[in-house]
Amino acid sequence: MKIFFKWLRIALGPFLLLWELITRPQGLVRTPAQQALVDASTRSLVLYQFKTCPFCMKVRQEMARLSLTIAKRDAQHDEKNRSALIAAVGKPKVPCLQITHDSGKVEWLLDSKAIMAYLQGRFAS
Ligand SMILES: N[C@@H](CCC(=O)N[C@@H](CS)C(=O)NCC(=O)O)C(=O)O
Repeated sequence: MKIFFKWLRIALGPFLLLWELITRPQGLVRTPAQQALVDASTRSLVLYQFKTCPFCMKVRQEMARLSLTIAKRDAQHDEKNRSALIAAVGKPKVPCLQITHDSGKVEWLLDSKAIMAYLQGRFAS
């Protein structure tokens, strides 16, 4: 399975990226004040990702749909990011959302479905 997705990423990467661009959903429209609040909240989030990972793409599309600006870190080619991810969750698995709570506690959320559910729960309404 791991090899399959690696192959998929390499062979279909450019097509997947084009598909992502073409199918990018319309973003949720908020008032400027609401959007500013959302932008302030998403500053505490970071998405660790591979650019051509289909699961990361699903999360990025959801971010676009919810009009979320979330910092993205390449955990595929950037050794520093990759090491940080492995240190936190034990493997270089993506997508992974790093959530820094107001208390300073840092949570790492793995799995595209769990990440999308978290984003929807926090920002969909
Ligand atoms: N069920 C997971 C699958 C994620 C997944 O398989 N990601 C691949 C990249 S496409 C990965 O992290 N591969 C590296 C590894 O497993 O070590 C999800 O929905 O997030």
